[in-house]
Amino acid sequence: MTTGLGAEQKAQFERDGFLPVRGLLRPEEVESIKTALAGYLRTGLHSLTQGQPPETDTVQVNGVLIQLEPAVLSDKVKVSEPLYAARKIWNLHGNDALVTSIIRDQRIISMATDILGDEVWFFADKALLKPPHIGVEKPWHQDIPYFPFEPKEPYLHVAVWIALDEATVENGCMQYIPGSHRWGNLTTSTTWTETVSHLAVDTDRIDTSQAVLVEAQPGDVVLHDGMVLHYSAPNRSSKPRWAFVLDYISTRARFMGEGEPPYPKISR
Ligand SMILES: O=C(O)CCC(=O)C(=O)O
Repeated sequence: MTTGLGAEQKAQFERDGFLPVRGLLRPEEVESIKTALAGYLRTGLHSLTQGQPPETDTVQVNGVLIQLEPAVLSDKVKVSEPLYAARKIWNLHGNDALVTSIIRDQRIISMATDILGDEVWFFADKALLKPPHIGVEKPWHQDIPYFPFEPKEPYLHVAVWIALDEATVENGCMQYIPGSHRWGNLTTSTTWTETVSHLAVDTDRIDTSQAVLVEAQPGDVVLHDGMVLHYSAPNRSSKPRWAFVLDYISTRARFMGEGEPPYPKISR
């Protein structure tokens, strides 16, 4: 399937700033991403199996970076299973062959380019893991304020959020405020969840009761705009919630760094 979005899906994305696309990846594709991620966790967090948490917040395995959950880093909670100790794994592009190929998968690129135009930069990958009981929240935020691109406007960035596990209300599925991608840049502060810093919006200025909670099955995808307000709750359940997120930026955006943007360009 390389067809991209239908007219109704495109209209829904433009109206809401997010769009669930069900069953995009096959079960075996989901499993192979999980196997690759598990390999980095088993290598990078091996010391946990001997009762020793790593001393630093972030561990590196062949260029791939792993960030611990704050409760594991502080030793507040003893976790001996490397698969359930990390918050985030990133920088897989160029370091992991399987993930590098998924980033260029035409099923994904055709959807991203339907929104962003025919040419995009691949900006970043990140697996967000929310382990059982200790996975922290991701506060309400917009994505583009994190990125070195201007203007901070809709339809210049799309995140492709891929469920690797079932994501539910209990384990921290994604939440979005429909239409908020057209409300401008609401990013006002930096906030902290223990040792993890976030750019955040002033929640007094938004009505979070309007949030739509998007539960998902493994292989489902949710596309979201870089300006839409979104959030995910702490994982209070006994089930992990692994997701894998790919960020694409339209080449219509202005890069604010030095020289040419150091990101691969991908065409439809
Ligand atoms: O997966 C999550 O919990 C948060 C994802 C997110 O906020 C993002 O991709 O910008």
